[in-house]
Amino acid sequence: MHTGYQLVWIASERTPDYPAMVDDVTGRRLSYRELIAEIDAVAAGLAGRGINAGSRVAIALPSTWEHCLVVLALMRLNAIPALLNFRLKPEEISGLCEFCEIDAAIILPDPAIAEMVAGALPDGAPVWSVGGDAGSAEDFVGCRGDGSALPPYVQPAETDIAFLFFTSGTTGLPKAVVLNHRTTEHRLTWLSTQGGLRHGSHNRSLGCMPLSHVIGFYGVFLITLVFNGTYFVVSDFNPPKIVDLVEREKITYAFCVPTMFQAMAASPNYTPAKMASMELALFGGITIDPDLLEHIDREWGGTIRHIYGTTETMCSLSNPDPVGQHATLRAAYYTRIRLVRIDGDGAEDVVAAGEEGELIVDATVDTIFTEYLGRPDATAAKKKDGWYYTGDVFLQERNGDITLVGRVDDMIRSGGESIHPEEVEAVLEEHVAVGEVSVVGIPDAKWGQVVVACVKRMNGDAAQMAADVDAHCKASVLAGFKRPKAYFFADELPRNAANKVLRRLLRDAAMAAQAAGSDSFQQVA
Ligand code: 01A
Ligand code: MG
Repeated sequence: MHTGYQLVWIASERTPDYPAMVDDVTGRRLSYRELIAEIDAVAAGLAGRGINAGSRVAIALPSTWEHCLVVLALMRLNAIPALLNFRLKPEEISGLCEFCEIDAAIILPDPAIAEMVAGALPDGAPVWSVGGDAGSAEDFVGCRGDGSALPPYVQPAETDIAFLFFTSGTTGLPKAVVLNHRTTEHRLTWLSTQGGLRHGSHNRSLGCMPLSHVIGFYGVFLITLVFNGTYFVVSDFNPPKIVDLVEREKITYAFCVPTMFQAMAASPNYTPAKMASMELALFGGITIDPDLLEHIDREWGGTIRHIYGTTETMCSLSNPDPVGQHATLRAAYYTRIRLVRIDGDGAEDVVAAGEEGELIVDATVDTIFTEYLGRPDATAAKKKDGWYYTGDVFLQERNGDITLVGRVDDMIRSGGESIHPEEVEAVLEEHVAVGEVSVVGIPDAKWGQVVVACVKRMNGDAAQMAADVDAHCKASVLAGFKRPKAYFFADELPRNAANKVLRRLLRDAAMAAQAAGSDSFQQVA
């Protein structure tokens, strides 16, 4: 086994003078040798404040230069980075710090986050802010020390925790996905076999994906350094700047959610010629619009491929040639898969060709998560008899391939983020004017799906009502990306005999109202 830090260090030995990382804000470039020295300096600063092997350190930052450095410095110390989505509200960030027994945090310069996080950590625990002062937090600029005085790296046990990632649940706080050190190397190597990424310093990678999700972290950031490439930091998802960056720096590799490729192709300065250097474009997280897929395949340099995976398992499926079959996939070389009947007897109850079933994947592979931290109930619900239950429904094709058709539950996928209707409904129900409510996802060209709140109509103006409830959501603990983008006012919420809301009917009615331009469908800004 190699840990993530060891793999980066080994890469630095091969190409010490080759550029490893380039900052989009300052233009700073670090060679592999300089990167290792910088990691040591930051690690010494962290160690000076008591961070060491096993310390749990929350990071809630966009994919900035400092984020890249601090996560590598934590890996150098065998501390445990807890990679939080910086788009979460302060309440959720601090709630997760408390639940996960976090020892220190690195946050945006936001006094509200600083105060709540400090309250959730042990007394005197370090909180650093990046990019300016934030109340009681210390400026991360000062977190440095004498790297040469650090003790040599010690390889941890395979089963020690390496990282905590987070995945949203139906209610309450997101679940912390525990990944041990054994998973790291295996979470990288498939990029060659399934993705077609070749090892070597020709790789010039687009760093626009969040490091708080596994595609951005393993699939772009870590693999680039491990493969001796150059990682181009993209601190803020700004499509015109990204189009220019790809052209100027001759970017060869991107692994994005389709929402990002769509935004790049819709950017005013976009021309396909600017993408000529792109050797490999991978997409995942949500399915892609077939027209966009065909456009990229035809107009950009290189190859586009589809990768399917989850935070819990990493890559499970791929399609090396998705044009014309944009949702069809097959199992990665190292994993077994089954499609099982949704209300069936478990892993043995496999569907026949032409039928639909839930995808379950081998949970004995080396990429697999250990558990959801402190949530044995949730772990047992998803990891059963050696199989991981994905919740995604596929059609079994006759040739052995499978095609994604939906979900077993009502989870919404918007721009590569997972949103459970239940958590949005809980916030909507707090508003006095909302009686009955049900949240659905409707198809959307930009986001894949958007969150729509379906509310039983009351007296009053629909636009005003939508604006009022939206203001309540903005002020609530709900992260911005989970906030409904539209409201649909229905005379009745359709229910079955057991009084359960029939979300599919509601979704169809909302889509019809949207298409008709009806007053009952109100978009909010
Ligand atoms: O009114 P405001 O200010 O709150 O509205 C803001 C945001 O709240 C909103 N927003 C969104 C989303 C979203 N995903 N859905 C709905 N609304 N993201 C942001 O848009 C307004 C503008 O805010 P912003 O911060 O300027 O937004 P952008 O920077 O343009 O963000 C859009 C992005 C597409 C860049 C962002 O959503 C993003 O980074 N998405 C990527 C998420 C991701 O990394 N997903 C991967 C999941 S890993 C699991 C997986 O599927 C997988 C697959 C393969 C795992 C392993 C493998 Cl092998
Ligand atoms: Mg933006």
